Amino acid sequence: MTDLSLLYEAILKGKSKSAVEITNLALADGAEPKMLIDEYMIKAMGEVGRRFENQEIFVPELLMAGRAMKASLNILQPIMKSSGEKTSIGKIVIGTVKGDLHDIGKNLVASMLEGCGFEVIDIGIDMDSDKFVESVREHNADVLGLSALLTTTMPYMKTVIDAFADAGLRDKVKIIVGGAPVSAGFAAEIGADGYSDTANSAVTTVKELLGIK
Ligand code: B12
Repeated sequence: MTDLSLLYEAILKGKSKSAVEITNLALADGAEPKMLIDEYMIKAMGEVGRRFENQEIFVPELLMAGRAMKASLNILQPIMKSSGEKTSIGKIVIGTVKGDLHDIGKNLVASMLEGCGFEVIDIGIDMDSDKFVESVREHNADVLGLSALLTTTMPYMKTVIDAFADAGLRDKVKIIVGGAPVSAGFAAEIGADGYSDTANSAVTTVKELLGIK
């Protein structure tokens, strides 16, 4: 039997190749995909988030862990989908707002959310309000995440939120905002539903907004 703690370790250490190998071995042993995700992979990402917040690891390690998580999920999700198992606990569209090309933080937030069981549709950088509205509508997303790293692009977050009101979708989607210059006060001012300053706390915020324990 495969030692499944190795899957936890592979994700924690950001070793995509090992994560894929162990995932395949575990499946060959008859392991349930959902059990692998819940008992080992999500726990590993939780530990990654904790270490990042405590500055025990840094951005490269966080990105590598996210990649390893994604690599295993790419194997498991099609199997779960074909067996009709619920593969996600909520859908999130995320992107960096118009005029802003910074995406490292957004990618971390996306990986962490994905690692914690959400389906994440990352629409990229430099996105205008129409793209956000279109994407949330197309995917019927529960949450929209907006990222901005520049004081000059931050105000565009309000433009996006207003566009949702204009499209009659504001009460259909929770909107969270983040990025180094963004604060809880600014989030409240522009009418966002939530704000987080780290990838880990973004997961907590999203769960709270969706009433997930
Ligand atoms: C890397 C970087 C770049 C890279 C971006 C590469 C990339 N692919 O992202 C490049 C070189 C392209 C770049 C370009 C520019 N940059 Co720059 N950049 C940075 C730098 C050094 C690091 C940003 C970063 O990745 N941090 C690490 C991540 C992990 O942190 P984070 O982004 O804050 O994300 C965390 C949280 O904020 C939060 N979060 C982030 N997004 C979201 C979203 C949601 C929904 C939630 C809930 C949470 C959340 O969670 C994340 C994880 O913990 C910062 C300085 C700094 N220390 O912030 C300057 C900085 C942001 N850049 C700056 C500037 C000025 C520019 C340029 C204008 C420079 C120029 N003259 O060309 C251009 C602008 C380009 C553009 N149009 O966007 C300034 C902004 C100043 C200001 N007040 O607006 C900064 C602060 C540097 C400085 N001190 O002057 N930059």
